[in-house]
Amino acid sequence: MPRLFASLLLALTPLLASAEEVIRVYNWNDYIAPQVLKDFEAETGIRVEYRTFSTAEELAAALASGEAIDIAVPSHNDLPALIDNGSIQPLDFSLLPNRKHLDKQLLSTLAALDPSNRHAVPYLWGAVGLAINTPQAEAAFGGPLPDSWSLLFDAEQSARLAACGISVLDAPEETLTLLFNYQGRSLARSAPSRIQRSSQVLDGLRPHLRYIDSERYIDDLSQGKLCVAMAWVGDALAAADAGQPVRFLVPDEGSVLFIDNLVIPASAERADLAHRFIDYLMQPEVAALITAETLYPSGNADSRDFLDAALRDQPGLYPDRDTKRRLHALETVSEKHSASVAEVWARFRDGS
Ligand code: SPD
Repeated sequence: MPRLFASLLLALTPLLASAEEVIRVYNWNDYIAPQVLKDFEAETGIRVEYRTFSTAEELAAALASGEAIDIAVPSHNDLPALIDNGSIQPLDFSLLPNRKHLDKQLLSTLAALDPSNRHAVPYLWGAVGLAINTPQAEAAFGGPLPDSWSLLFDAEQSARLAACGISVLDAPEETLTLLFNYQGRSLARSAPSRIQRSSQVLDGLRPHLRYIDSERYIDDLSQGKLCVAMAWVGDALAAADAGQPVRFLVPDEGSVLFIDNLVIPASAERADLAHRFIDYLMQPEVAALITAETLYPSGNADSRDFLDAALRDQPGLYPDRDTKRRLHALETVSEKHSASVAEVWARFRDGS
């Protein structure tokens, strides 16, 4: 190699090395098809640094810390605070031609929290319910189970199930909303003193729980090590997919829905690449791959055309009309209530 060319190459090497494009993605655990990340990297040459969290609390802490994150995935109920405190940035729709595939109904629900859908793209959504390993749970319970949140919130019932393993999601707002709903009340319209008093019911449940965790239960359900778990739909369906006799139940009293969204934090270093990533995920074929892997309904309406018929019609994945009537989107907890919710939860989860 001529000497001049060799020394030029040597001088350029650090520049070439630093020219690698990287995007930092922070998502819920078990919430992507790994193949999609590989395909994105192969097609674009952009390397994905991918990390996961399992609670809304972890995501809130990461966003508040200002660490560089290019894509995050908050739930709909957390959007108003993230927009108000400037933690996430407006999207450039001209870089997102695949927005046309998004579910219009989800967009209209989100517009109430994020006017004109400026900051968030619906990614995956679903119901909160109970994952029940029927043979194990009925054996422990001593007969058929009620389709009710009483399995958790009635201490006499949870005591009967304790031996076969009960778990609760580390999700304070969802759990307290469901408890208040079970009691015929509304968390959003209750006084902070009433929220404090909900500790009494949780104290009755605590000794019967194996743990409060939003990640560990996925493997445990799939290995037959839990009989009743408060669950996000896809995590419950994954256990059935793994061959366990687990069904996903939306109890008679009803439940809440979540819509998880792709957003670009204010701390993003590569908002340009973040838009490319979001647009890539919004291709219907790609969104269908993600639903097939995670077993969560997609925010992409056109992705349904790319799902296997068996999956599209899988009971529980997309709620039927009757189940939909019993579901409502989780409400945003006001600042006035959030301190009480956090206190009750710390006592329940950490005993503090
Ligand atoms: N496996 C984790 C799936 C995350 C589901 N979304 C949770 C929303 C919480 N508000």
